[in-house]
Amino acid sequence: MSMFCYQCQEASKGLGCDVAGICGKNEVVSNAQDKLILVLKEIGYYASQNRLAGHSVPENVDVFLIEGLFTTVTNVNFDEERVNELIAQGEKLRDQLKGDASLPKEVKIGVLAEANEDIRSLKELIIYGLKGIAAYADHAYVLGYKDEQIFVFMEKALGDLLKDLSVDELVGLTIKTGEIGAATLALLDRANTEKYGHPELTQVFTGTKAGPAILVSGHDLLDLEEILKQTEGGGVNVYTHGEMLPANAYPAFKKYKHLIGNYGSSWYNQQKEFDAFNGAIVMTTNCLQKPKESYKDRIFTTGLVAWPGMAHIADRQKGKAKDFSKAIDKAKALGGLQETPGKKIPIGLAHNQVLQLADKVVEAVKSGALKRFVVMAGCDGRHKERDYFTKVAENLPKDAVVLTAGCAKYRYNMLDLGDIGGIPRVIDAGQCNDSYSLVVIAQKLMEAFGLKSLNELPVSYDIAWYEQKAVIVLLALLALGVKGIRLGPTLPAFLSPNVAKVLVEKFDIKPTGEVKSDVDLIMAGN
Ligand code: FSO
Ligand code: SF4
Repeated sequence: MSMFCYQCQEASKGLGCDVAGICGKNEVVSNAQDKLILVLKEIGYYASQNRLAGHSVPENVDVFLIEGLFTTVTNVNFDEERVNELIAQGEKLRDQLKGDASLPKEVKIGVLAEANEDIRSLKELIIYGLKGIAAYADHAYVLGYKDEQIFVFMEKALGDLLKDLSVDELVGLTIKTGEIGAATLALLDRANTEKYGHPELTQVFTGTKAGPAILVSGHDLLDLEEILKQTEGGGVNVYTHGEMLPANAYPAFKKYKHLIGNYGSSWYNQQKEFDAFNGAIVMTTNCLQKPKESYKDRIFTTGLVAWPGMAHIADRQKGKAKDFSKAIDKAKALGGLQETPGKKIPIGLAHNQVLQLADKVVEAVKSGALKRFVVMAGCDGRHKERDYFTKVAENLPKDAVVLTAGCAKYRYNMLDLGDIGGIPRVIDAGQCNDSYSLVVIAQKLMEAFGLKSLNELPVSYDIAWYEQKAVIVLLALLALGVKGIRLGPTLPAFLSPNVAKVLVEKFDIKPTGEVKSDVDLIMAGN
């Protein structure tokens, strides 16, 4: 075994990647990421010791923590050099914070350094939750939004992971992680909507127009905004890809005529789709895959994303935009796309837009035309078994509506599932970053029906997970008291049998099963 990682749903053989990552992460990068994680825990520990002693912690420490954690999320950074730079910076920060303090115990690098399977499982669950929080907090921070309680919690939780904690203490920390996850998602929702307006129901074009083009993938809305500004009037069209699709519904982006629509589908199809896209491609965040030779010279990374040898657009200098001119010049030099037809798909049903349909929704529920909401949010992935989610969407009766967010939607957003009295049967609230919208919608429905608990609503959860941003969405739902979530296509490899048992007993979590029986159970409220 030259590495060990089991943080995502595609962990090798459902156990863990121990020679090379299925995602393309090699052993050198994996081991460097383990080292970075340890340094981040040490920084967290010393930072929280500083706070305990009444000192403040400089903001650059917390920014380093969120960027460091986000760097280790699946499909973000595959570049050994970049990870090593972060380790060196982190060691410096750690030593500055250290003072006279010392670590609670000697700690070793790597997931398997913790010998007790259940403690390891809970500690990894928490660190993956923290990675998710870090990703969402980073997105908010980039837009100028932050929340001190998130930073303080992040430091403390990272530091606590270096201590000998009991199973009960770790379960408590897991729930707290979920609570902070919900707060982080709420912060990001505020950042996105205050900056770019509330998404509006929009029919997005999925074909192409003739002419030079840039394809923007990932989740970073500020990168997209800057690309749109820098290409305006310059003869280069812009398309979204993957998790950038929901950007087409924001008023601030809809005003750009050269934002043509969405090209392609989910992250795992990128090798085929980028290959066929004769334009420049910008990866703003995960999910990056190993580039094919055919498009290696026209794909650019930016922010925390990196692949060795791939052209990287540098970070913005204070008060200035990033300079995307290399990608724009590349798009022009390539000549561009040809015109292709494409259907239009409805997006933009985030909480504000759905609440404008609230009367219709309440009426449809009261009349029995709408019997159940099925939350099918989360991630997509390459495994064939994810057909399950397409089939569930197809097999749900016509009086059920799917609520979605995240790239999981690509399993069913091209199906013609129709509507219920003007309410689309796939309510697409946006990116996984917008999962908070689904919570707001559920809370508003709860109020409208005078209910006391989310669990009394006619809502079922059939969640698809892949990476750590989905882990925090799941923990946030648990912290909000949601019970009975179905999780698939498989339960996480990092859940030990005992920890899985706790989740089943406390929260009634269950694995996805057969399509037909799951649909029947979902419709019966089980
Ligand atoms: Fe998907 Fe990838 Fe958005 Fe994830 S593109 S899988 S949960 O990074 O972040 O939903
Ligand atoms: Fe394997 Fe997933 Fe880890 Fe990549 S992120 S090494 S695929 S478990």
